[in-house]
Amino acid sequence: MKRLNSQLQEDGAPMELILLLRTLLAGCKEIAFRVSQGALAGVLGSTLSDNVQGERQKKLDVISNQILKDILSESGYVKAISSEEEDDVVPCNPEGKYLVSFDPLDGSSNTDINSLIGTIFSITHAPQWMKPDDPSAFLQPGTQIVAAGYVLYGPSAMLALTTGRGTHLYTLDKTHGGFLLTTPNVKVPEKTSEFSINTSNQRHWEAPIQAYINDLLAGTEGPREKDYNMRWVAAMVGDIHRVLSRGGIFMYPYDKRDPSKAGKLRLLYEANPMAFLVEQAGGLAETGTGRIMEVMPTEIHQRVPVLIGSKEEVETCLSYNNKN
Ligand code: AFP
Repeated sequence: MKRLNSQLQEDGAPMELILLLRTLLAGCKEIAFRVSQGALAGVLGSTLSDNVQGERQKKLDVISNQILKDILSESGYVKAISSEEEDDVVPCNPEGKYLVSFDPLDGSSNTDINSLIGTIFSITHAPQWMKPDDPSAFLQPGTQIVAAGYVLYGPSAMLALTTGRGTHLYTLDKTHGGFLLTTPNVKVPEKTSEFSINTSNQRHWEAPIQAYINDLLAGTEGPREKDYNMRWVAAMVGDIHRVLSRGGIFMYPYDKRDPSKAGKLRLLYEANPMAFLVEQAGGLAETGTGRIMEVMPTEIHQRVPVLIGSKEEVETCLSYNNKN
């Protein structure tokens, strides 16, 4: 089986980006190990502090964030880091060529139930004019991302990675410690009969998404004339892995509760990297009013509505915006 290095070279990734990715993934392998130790290493449960989003941090959120921060800032390749678990950007090497954004442990509430979690990341070039502690350089649209991916800590640890030449899936071979290519050029099927949304929020959605979900739930008796299945992992990394593996539509739509939040998911740490992966696999990634990757961020912790998945299903979902 092909190794990560060979695939990255075949995809034309520059050597410094390959080295940065290998460094970042070394951190993810350490997180995979810590996660697998669970209660034996005392890493489960919550801390007594909240992150900048006002969410109570899990011990594994803090541990994973520290592992990635340490390994990336010592690498020399990185000018600055932005993390879901950090209030501000973390300055690294002033000569570093890249900026890295990450959610160190997505779905961390799943640690309580030994269920799917993962690390999501994206990499852009660092502008030369940028001072390492300047957050404004992170405010680039997703179209500027040069590499994005996630590592899913599941029954096996899997990496989904794109450098803009398709999306490839790798599996961590724990016997020698490397990621081996197990599904090259993954393709998201254009049609699906599977959807993914937290329906407990239904009363807070806007009318078009309410109408769309009602039609899916009506099954063969409704206008869609087929039965749909529903799945919810409560970790975007798990839900998007399913979309990449067998298609589907994943939604965290605009929510009327707090207009300033405009959805739950974070543009830099969750929506953009997943959008790049899914688009590179032939799917669509939209906010409801435009392409996720074209959103111009106004702040590093910005949230955005998300509709991601099989092309025809996302298009159908969007068509409800034009219905009365
Ligand atoms: P946590 O990392 O705080 O558990 O949140 C995960 C997440 O941001 C995303 O990965 C999930 O899709 C979403 O939240 C699940 O949220 P709810 O199940 O609470 O609606």
